[in-house]
Amino acid sequence: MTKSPLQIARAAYQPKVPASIKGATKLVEGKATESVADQAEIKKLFPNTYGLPIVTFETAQQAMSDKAINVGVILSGGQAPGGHNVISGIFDGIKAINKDSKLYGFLGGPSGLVDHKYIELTSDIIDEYRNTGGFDIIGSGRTKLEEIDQFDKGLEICKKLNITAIVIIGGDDSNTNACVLAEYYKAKNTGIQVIGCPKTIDGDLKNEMIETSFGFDTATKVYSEVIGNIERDANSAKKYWHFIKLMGRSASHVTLECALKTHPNITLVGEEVEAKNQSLDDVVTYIATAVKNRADKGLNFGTVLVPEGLIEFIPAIKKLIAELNDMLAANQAEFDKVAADEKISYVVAHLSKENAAIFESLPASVSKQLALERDPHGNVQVSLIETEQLLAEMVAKKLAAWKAEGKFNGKFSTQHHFFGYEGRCAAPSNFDADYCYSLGRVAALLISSGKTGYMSSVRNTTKPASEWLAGGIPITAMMNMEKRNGKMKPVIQKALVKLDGGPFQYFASQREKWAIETDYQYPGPIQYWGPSEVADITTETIQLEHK
Ligand code: FBP
Repeated sequence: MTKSPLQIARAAYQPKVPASIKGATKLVEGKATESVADQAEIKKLFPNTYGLPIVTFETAQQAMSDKAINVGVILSGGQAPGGHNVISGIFDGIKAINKDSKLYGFLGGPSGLVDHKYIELTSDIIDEYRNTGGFDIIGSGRTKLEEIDQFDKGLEICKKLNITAIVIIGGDDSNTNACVLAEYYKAKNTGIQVIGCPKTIDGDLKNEMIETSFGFDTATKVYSEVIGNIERDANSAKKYWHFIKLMGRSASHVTLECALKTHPNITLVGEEVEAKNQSLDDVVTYIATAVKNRADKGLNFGTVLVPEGLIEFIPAIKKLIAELNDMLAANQAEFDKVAADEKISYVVAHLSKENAAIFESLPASVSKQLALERDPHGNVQVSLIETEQLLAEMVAKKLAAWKAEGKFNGKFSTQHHFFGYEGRCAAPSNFDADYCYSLGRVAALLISSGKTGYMSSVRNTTKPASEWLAGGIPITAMMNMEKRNGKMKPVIQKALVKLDGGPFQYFASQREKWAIETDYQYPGPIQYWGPSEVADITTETIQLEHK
């Protein structure tokens, strides 16, 4: 593999870790925990891993254990910058405990465990990937570990390789699966521990004890750099409104963070749209009004940030999608036989009157997408809807109507963008490089102290890395019961944007000014070297949450 000068220089970067885990460490147990909700049900489902205490690691005179351990690691779900550093942290951590420890990587995500596809990760391999973006060291996948026979298959390979601990690096669903696996292996007395690590650029795996999921910092910095560049272009050419959709399957954290960094004219937050019970027309009117207000000042340009999950937050559309999913599932065979050009009329005829009316009011491209494109589980593929284009078209239509009535005299030309994949494999920022490496080192410590069903946790992240707090949080403490595929299941609660939280409140206090003025902020590219307040600083979101 040839390397760029940046890659060569970056390979030598030594990630910073909390001072408490630099040398010998002891484990300190806190109070027993309860799940965030539905305590009785979760306790019943996790008799062996419920109610465990939060643990922290503190400096000690003597190491906890020097026993060699074989560990298996899995990358699960979408890529997020820093995954390679979690793996190098685990590797260095278990080697520091005993140089004969071994790390195996299961290939292609959770299916690697079930299908027995793995490699041993040696120091040569690890050194190639330190501080790099991507998940290509072992690959990732979206197979869900949910079935007993998958767990038993996993057990077979663990026994064969003498693996006594598995680390699952993933989002809320993958960590839920990690907890189910931990419970199963504990109940069966297999001696195999399971530890989770919080990953996702979406930023929606966080709670009081997990301050952020890794990758969110780097990805939002990459998107913000490009949004800033677009804003500067908009302010130079003064002729386009840029509609920018940002990844983040459902929560709007990515969009909100980018807004805090770049001060666009308009930012939509899905959670607010839902709370205010807004319709698609309300959202369109809101944007069109802002466009008109700027046009009245002679400013026929601007930027609009749109979260990927927006459509699903619009209450009327949420109901329509739920009915569509149920109706199409119930009539699958019949629907498949309907001729392509009659499918839309079939859908309209089979929906309730209210939802049929909403369906018919949508632009043709969207109704077609909703009716025809389904994922492997049979659900409509909302993420394929080009919301940025849809909104731009609908705003243009509204402004044309206003023009005809003499209410709008400006110009409205648009450009569309979607930023997602551009940021998921970027070289991790210093924050993500340090945070991820520390999460990996902490996972190794949790394993060596015999813990299972825990998520690796590094807190106090608004402070310099040396002051970060290292520990473990029982995964059951983050769970509640939710409906999935028609059944109530224990799952980690997804963290949506809190409308009464610091980040949203600050944004809300500024947005009127940002809408009318051209108060753009240009963050520029990620800096890997330089003053700490430029190179090491983390997201506005964490800083405002912990103010
Ligand atoms: P994870 O939740 O697995 O981290 O993935 C999140 C994400 O990056 C979303 O932002 C996006 O909607 C989705 O993955 C895209 O998935 P895919 O890579 O399968 O296209």
